[in-house]
Amino acid sequence: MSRLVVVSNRTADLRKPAAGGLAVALGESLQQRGGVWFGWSGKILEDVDGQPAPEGKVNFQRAGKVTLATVDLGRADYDAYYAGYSNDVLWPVFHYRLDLANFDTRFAAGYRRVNQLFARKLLPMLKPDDLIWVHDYHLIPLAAELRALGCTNRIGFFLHVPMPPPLIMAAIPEHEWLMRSLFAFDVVGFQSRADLLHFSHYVESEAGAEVLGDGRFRAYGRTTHAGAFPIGMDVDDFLRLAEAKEGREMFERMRDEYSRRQLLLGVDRLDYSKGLPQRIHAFRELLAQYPENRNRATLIQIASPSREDVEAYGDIRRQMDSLCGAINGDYGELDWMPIRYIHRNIARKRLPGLYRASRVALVTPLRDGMNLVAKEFIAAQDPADPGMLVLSRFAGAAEQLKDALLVNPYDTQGTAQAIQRALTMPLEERRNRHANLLRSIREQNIHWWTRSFLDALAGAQK
Ligand code: ADQ
Repeated sequence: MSRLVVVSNRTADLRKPAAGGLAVALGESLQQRGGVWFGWSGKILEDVDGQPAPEGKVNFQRAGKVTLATVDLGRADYDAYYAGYSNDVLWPVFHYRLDLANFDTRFAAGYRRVNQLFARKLLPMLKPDDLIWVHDYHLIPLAAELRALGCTNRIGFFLHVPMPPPLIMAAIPEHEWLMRSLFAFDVVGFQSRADLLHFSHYVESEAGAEVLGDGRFRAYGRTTHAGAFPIGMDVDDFLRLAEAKEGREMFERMRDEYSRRQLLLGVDRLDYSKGLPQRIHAFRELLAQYPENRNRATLIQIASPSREDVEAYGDIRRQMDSLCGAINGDYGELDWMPIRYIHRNIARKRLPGLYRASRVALVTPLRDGMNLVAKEFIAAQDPADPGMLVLSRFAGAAEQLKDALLVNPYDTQGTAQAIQRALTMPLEERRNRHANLLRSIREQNIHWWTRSFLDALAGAQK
């Protein structure tokens, strides 16, 4: 079996057991095959006397059969590549938010510089038959930069965020360069069939691509395989977390505290793609239209701080503070508050208990590549008395989770109706829907995902 080289913006600390599902799954594949995980260390080298700090060396750490290799970034590179092009151009555009994108040409130059830096630092570590798996929108040009240095390895790319339709993509001044760069990979993976369709529309309409069948596309003088590989979760590992001491304690505490109430739950990063203000409006509509929920239903919304150095994130924060304050002021009672809004991180080991104690989960992004919270909620339920998932049709997860209550998050009334339906759904219907949902997340779990992507990469025709 070939060695695996994973490249992502950040690496995970594989010695910490509490890392997220993706880190665990990639860590497992790396341990099995042996390999390298390469990325930014998270450290920024500040300018010295107004001059950029000299380029740092690669830092190596061993964890079993895996080598973690990281580089530091200079201040200007970090600002342009990470805060700038990745988070202020690609993230908003890939989530269809042209209104929030900041097309500053200095960002694109820094993005390219860091991808070149990654290629230069990675190349000497590679063996001829290594499989290289690059993750996400931060690193779209990496294969092209590696090829320019003579790398002939198989290189795959997985896009964790949505692929927008061609005319949205075309708003990025460098769109042609980005799409051409994708063809330097041997396999390009998307979260959903809708994303794959957007890719194929783009390359056919903008680049006159030939569709060769078997998922192969020819354009820009190269052939690449493109496919949908919906990311899954590690269901059994999550259940183990639910059974652990903290998981059980959390569940019992929440169950006891809300024994006479209905608990609704939202768990997100505080990000404008997650549809949080729309969700609060829908919850307000629920209280207005179905008064039996007053003094009864409580929404716990956890929104962990994210990318606070980007301006749009300050706006969403202020908006949430004001919306949640208003609804609590208008509807709250001395012994009941409609919303508990928590703008802090919550430890992963407490999530399963919280999910299990909730009657309804609200996963209502305006756009989302997949959304793993939806899958984690299903995994954590008691099959004998499961809670119900209200899911945005604009999350990648909606292609697989047809038995959730699918909603349009822009439709406040429709979403409120779906929440009411979830709160009042008869036990048998909940059980049937949950059984189907659980089957789906078990079949296409995280191990299926890594296996199917790596099989496609190993088998890709050169
Ligand atoms: P994210 O946008 O970060 O990821 P998501 O898939 O919802 O979104 O969450 C990833 C992980 O973070 C989950 O395991 C979840 O439990 C955890 N998480 C989220 N909010 C949390 C909070 N407030 N507190 C604690 N943990 C929290 C990107 C894409 C997604 C895609 C993933 C994986 O935007 O669409 O599903 O990558 O491909």
